[in-house]
Amino acid sequence: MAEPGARAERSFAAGIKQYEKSKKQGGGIMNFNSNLQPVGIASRAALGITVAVFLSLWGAGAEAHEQTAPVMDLTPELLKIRDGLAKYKDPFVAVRDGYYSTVGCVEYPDGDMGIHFLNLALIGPEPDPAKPPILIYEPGSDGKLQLIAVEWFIPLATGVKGRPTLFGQDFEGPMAGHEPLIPDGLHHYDLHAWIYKKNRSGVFSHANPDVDCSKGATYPLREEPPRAVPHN
Ligand SMILES: [Cu+2]
Repeated sequence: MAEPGARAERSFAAGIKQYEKSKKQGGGIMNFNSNLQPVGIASRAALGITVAVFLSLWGAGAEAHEQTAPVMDLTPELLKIRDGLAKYKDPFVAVRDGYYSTVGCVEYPDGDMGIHFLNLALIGPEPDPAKPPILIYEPGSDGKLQLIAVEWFIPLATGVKGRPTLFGQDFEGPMAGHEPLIPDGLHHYDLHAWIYKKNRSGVFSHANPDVDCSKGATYPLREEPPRAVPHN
């Protein structure tokens, strides 16, 4: 069981490394506009490997899982974003739009986070409220994935100037990457928004005490919050 998972993680890490390398070389391999732009051949290949491994792991276990949205205290702006992204309750729709699973279900000391689906084409220095680069799912006891949250993820390598804010909220970070899914050297800011599953720690908290990876996750992944890093 560990071997295919390790492969998927390496492929994802390879995609991220490709991304960092292209930034160091002054771009040209990938395009970081927040609009969906064609990405370069190398990164497409890396993503292709990730998707292939991921799809083979996933098999037929995941289907759209409709549920009644719980009553939540969301601003009109967040409600609009929730409606706009509701199609991603079907994880296959997310994959088709370039959100690829990072497989591990992240567990934190103050609550779990879930499985991140990352869309590299949406990564840039400015957060686009309508296009979060990450969708987060929780596997139920039946193994099916429920969309629970979204996350804006901004690597320092994008050239971001200072701490970003969205909806009047400061991003968390900058922090190191989350090994083993994201290389330690991928320093970044991030902001979570729990717009599909209520979070009693707060809408913008990074972890949710009511998310439980142990229910149905095939790859639970215990993590500590990554260390803080300077923004040079
Ligand atoms: Cu997260």
